[in-house]
Amino acid sequence: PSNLRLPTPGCYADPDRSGLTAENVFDGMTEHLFYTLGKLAPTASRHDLYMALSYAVRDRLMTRYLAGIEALSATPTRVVAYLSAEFLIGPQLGNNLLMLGIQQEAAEALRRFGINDINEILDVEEEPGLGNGGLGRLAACFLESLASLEIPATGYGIRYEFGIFDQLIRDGWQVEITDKWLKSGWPWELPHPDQACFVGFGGHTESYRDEHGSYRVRWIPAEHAIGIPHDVPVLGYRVNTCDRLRLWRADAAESFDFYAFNSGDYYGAVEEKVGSETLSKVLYPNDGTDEGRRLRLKQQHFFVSCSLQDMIRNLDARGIPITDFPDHWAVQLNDTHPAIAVAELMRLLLDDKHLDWEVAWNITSRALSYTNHTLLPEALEKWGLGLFGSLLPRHLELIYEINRRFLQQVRLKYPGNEQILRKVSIIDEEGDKAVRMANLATVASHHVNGVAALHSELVKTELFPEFAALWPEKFTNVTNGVTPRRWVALANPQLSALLNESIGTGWINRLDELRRLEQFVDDSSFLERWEATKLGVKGQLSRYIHRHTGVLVDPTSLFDVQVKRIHEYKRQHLNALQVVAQYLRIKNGQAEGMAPRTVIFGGKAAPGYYMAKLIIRFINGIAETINADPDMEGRLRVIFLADYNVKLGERVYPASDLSEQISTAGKEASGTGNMKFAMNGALTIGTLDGANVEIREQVGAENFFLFGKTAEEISALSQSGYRPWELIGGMPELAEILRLVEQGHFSNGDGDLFRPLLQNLTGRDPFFVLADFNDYLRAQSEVDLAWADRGRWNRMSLLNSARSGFFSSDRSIRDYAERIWKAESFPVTITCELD
Ligand code: B1H
Repeated sequence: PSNLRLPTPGCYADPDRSGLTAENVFDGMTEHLFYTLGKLAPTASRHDLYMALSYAVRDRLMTRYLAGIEALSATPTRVVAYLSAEFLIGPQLGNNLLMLGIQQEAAEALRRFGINDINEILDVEEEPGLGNGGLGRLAACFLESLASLEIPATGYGIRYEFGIFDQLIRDGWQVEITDKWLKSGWPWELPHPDQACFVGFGGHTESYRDEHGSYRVRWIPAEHAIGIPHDVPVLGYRVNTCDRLRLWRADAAESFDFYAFNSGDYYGAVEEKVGSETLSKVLYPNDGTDEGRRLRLKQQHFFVSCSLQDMIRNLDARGIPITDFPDHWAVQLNDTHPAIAVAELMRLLLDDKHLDWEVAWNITSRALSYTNHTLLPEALEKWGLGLFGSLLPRHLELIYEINRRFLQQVRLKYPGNEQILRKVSIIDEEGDKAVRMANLATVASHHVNGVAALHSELVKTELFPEFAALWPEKFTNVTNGVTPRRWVALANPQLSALLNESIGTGWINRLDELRRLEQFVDDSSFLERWEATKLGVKGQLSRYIHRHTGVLVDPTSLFDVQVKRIHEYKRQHLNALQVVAQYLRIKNGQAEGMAPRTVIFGGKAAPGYYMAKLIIRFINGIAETINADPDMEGRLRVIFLADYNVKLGERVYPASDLSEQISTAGKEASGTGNMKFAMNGALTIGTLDGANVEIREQVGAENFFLFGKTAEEISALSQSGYRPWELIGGMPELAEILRLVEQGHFSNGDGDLFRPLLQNLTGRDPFFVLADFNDYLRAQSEVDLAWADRGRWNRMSLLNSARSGFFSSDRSIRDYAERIWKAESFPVTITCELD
């Protein structure tokens, strides 16, 4: 877009703050340096320049943001409310420059401040780590695609004061540091204290008769918190739609002064203030293991209640009857973390709006839909009745009533079948009684989806077979996707330039156009450019690795990469054992045909997950031994990149040759890193798990290194009794590897260090590492073979990119919008004349 022209009557913004030329950006920066930051250009630090540029860019988003709000209030249309405890949005400045189309202009403006490399300024930005991993990053990609497809949407979440911890590596171990991402100020949020919401906790309920003599209930909470919305504008790619991420910060409900003045209880007042502020203090860093902590349930109820009140208030303000709620809001539950929405929406409709049960239930179940992200039993949220009832007594009553009515329905269909009732009940009656959040979400939602074809099938057949029999049409699949703007256009400018020159720029918002690359599949000079582009990016990552680890790696070696949270089911230890196999082969003079490799790991372990932390230590032990061994020179390097996050991901995906997607089949719901690798031309070595299945279908089996047991085989093996220790006798190479580890070869002679890991593998081996080991080695030899023929490798790499269009989050969002949300695009035109 060229310069925006803005209207005088009903003006959205100052025309001076909307221009997109380098001159305009420079002027904006100058003004913000002076007036917002109180600095003169000659004394401005890099951080000042980052802030000034960010404010200047934010001004340009506001024009579109406010125009969209204006347009929406005039024309009722359905808005998507994406409820998620996590939004891993990543750095904002570079992305917003890309969305606005002013990367060059910003670089030029910075040159006038003496900054010749814009990356120096972009690198200043602290990463807002408001998520654990894939689930939170998915929410961020989805918001971006919603905006790019011009679909009105609000993401609702929590403004954690401390996001996911920063990871240091000390003596090979992970050390966690609190993430003080707000310490220097974050220019992308706009607080709106005027739109604060009250949320109750604890207390009791009372019944009474209302003015019509109807029986009603009211909840008298024992304490309150206030939620203050902080809005982050989310601009679409080269469109005017600017959606909103609304993050709630918890504040004290009773003002400190009020209590202090009235009761003289100074310390009590301070305590209450501190107590409610801790609600949004910190993100739980568990990624999949449900800890069942009281504060976590408080966080969930806090942000869900604020969000639903906000939606209702919006309808009230526009004079829209509450019964029309589902026509105006499509509420998506990102896993069960916001599933308390079922009870909270019912409570608001019954107790505040005085609707009848049937009407309230009809509204609730037409508004809500639920995405399941995991089958792992330890991740399925359950709340003990004691804890739940003491924190949310009214919600527990409502859940009992929802369950009573639901089970009534089930009894009609399956008379006398007590077993089915036990399995579908929202209340788990076995052992310690608990509320099952997935059952609650499933009963109340009009659609329940999994996140990849295989996973959605397993949701129906393994997790919820009884629900699927009751409501077959409720269950569906929407395969995940990732945004090609951040993950290719922004992260990989070198590849983007090659794409733009060869197939045009259409791929950026129509990723299927990457197919046009196939015309070059036999064009050796193009393939050479393809390879040279990758090599250039690998050179940049090599310099980063050298800066951060001191290890020199060869950019021409095969970059073999596994970056993701550390989990046993993701099997980083399988990869580590494979690295030792490579090491031994080289040591034993069997290196012929092996590709020189740089094996790169990255990822955080949950702070309380002992085995995951030991796996990090294991990788670092192996790295230390291998990188110090002269025999490995030019053949093998092992790197653990500390503090893997979005920012680092942007460096890593573009520089990868081989993508390790080696989870135990049936355990990884989808994976999304796998898609980012493929788009950037990496080949996958992987199991038939999650979205790997669809990646292989899309790119072609001949361009994918498949290994391992299928989900069905794993489940059969587990049924028939899996005895890993019996396998070792027939696996000499593995036996040798385990012996070395046991002897302390990777731990300075300390034979005890990795014993728990060895015992895990040779004892229960819960994730079938040994069962898949030999086939994994075989597939790795296939990798070596393909690498040896560079023409072939480049062709395979190009075809991976060319056929990755399906994995754009634009496709995922179209799918949700058409089949689940019934939400349409709503282009915003900014009709403006200046004069
Ligand atoms: C995924 C989670 C998750 N599934 C609990 N489940 C959490 C569960 O902090 N917690 O309590 C945090 C995260 N995350 C991931 O979702 C899947 O493992 C991936 O396979 C999938 O790609 C991703 C997005 O769908």
